[in-house]
This record gives sequence, structure tokens and C-alpha cells, in this order.
Amino acid sequence: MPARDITPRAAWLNRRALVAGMAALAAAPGGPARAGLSLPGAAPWPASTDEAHTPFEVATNYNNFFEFGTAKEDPAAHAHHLRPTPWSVAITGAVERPRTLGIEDILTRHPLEERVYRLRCVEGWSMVIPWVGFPLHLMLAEAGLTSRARYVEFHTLHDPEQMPNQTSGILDWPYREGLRIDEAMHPLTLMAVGMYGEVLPNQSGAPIRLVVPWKYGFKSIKSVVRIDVRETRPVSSWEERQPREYGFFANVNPTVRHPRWHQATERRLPDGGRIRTEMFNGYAEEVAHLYAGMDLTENF
Ligand SMILES: Nc1nc2c(c(=O)[nH]1)N[C@H]1C(S)=C(S)[C@@H](COP(=O)(O)O)O[C@H]1N2
Ligand SMILES: [Mo]
Repeated sequence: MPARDITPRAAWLNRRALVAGMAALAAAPGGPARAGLSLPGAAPWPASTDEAHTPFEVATNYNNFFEFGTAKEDPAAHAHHLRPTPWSVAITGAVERPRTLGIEDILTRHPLEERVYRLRCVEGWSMVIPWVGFPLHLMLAEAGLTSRARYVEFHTLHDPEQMPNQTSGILDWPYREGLRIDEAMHPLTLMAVGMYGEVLPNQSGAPIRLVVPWKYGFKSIKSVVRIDVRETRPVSSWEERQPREYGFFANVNPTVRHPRWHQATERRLPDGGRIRTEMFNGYAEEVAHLYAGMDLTENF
């Protein structure tokens, strides 16, 4: 029996009903979680991992989203301040057709797929999450890359009223991340608009986030409002904060230590059993060629 079937379909559907009920409660006066967005159907992606999905409750109650606090439970507790509608994403810089797209438009513009990816945090834990989304390359191709397009920089919303911990100095807000253009155009690089068959919960990066499954989780920037195509390499927020610990590439690599801990194994949530960390988080066949000839210890 494939591990993913450990959660029987009926129980999973019940849980979805429960979660929908919770969302309805939250939508009562005062708490506008998941306001008004509905997700078109998503086609299953054939290359999904068949590892057991991390339960929805775990994936949405153990989060890194420093805009809402630094403890794992802070995003679930405080992300109701975020208003995922109205929302728009600006595509700027080295593109033929710069544009600002409303989230409803984004949701229906590209066919959605359900892709089950591993997510490996640089802190040493991992999950398996069924995302719903579309490859970023579709969005970039539509905007039309110019010959100056060498990198992409992503920005999270900057609004301390919606993201209360942006009053702290833990990072230089807004949260920013970047990819090389070939990484951004890679077919595995996903813009996620949902998970577990539903629109993204606020704490997971509503209404739209990046997911780059072969890189440490901090590259997968949440609640994106701007995608800026550039000629020069951007500096990511974590790289800016601590360049010796968080590199620009941040490819999952069991042989390259974080200065304060090894990366050879990971704690797979929820059980916490330790498993071996795979090169490029198990996506080496798809992405290793992007880094041919590069010293991955130096370019960590
Ligand atoms: N804007 C923003 N994006 C973010 C973060 C954050 O603090 N702010 N945390 C990152 C980190 S460290 C990880 S591991 C993943 C966690 O995603 P999850 O909470 O959905 O598991 O989001 C990433 N994206
Ligand atoms: Mo992370």
C-alpha cells in the first residue's frame, strides 16, 4: 500500500470539510481568512512523490513566516491579519510586457496542477506537501523576457498592519528572495496558489507563493507582490542578514554543513523520524545540470 494512502480518502475529505468549516468561522466578523478566492480544478502531476503527505494540520501549524513572529506557532496565530484579497502581483524589469495582475486573473490564467513536493528547511526538518499551482516559466514567458533577463527577485508584501512582526528588526523588510533566470524558468519551479486542494491558508503564504523544491525552504518566498526580472544578482533577505550561513543558491546538499549544524539528515514531520537528506532534496536528476562545473561548497 503506498504510504500516501495511510490517510484514508474519507478521513481526508472529512478533514477538508472541517477545515472549510473553520474557514467559514474565521470569515465571521473580525477574521477574514481566505476571503473570497476560489480555486479552479487542478490536474494531478504525474511526477509527484508518493511519500506520505504531511497532515494538513501539521503543515499549517508549524510554519516559518517571520512577518508574523519567529515561533513555529506564530503564523497560525497571527496570520488572520493578512488580507489575501484584493491582491495583485507586479511583473517588472527586464520584460517586454511589464504588468500588474490581479489574483483572480492569476488563478485562471494558467492550468493548475497538483504537485506533491518535499520541502526541506535549512533548520533540518522536512515535510511532504501537495501544492496547487503553475510553473513560474508560464508567467515569465507571458511577460516576455528580454536579453537582460539574468535573475529574478521576488518581494513579499510590506505592510506592518497586515504583517505585525514587520515592526521588528529581525529582517530588513520586505522579505526578498532571488533565483538565477535558468532556475526561475526550470519546470519544477512553482507558483503555488493552493495546498491540499484548497486556496493557500494565510500562514502558508496566501494568496500566492514560490515553491522551489530542490532548495532550502527559505527560498520559497510567501505572499508575493512583485516579481522583478533583473540583469544583476539580487541579495536575498537571509543572505543579507547572515551571508556566512545562508547563501544565494541554498541548494539542499547533505555534504555542505550549515556553520552551526550538519545537513546530512532531516527530521521528517510529523513523526520526527530522522531520514537521510538527498542531494538537491531528491531532485538531482532534474536540476543537477544547472550547476555543472560549479563548486557547491563555495556557492552554497
Ligand atoms: N515572506 C516569507 N516567506 C518565507 C518565510 C518567511 O519568514 N517570510 N520563511 C521561509 C522558510 S524559512 C521556510 S522553511 C518556508 C516555510 O514554508 P511553510 O511554513 O509553508 O512550511 O517558507 C519560507 N518563505
Ligand atoms: Mo526554513
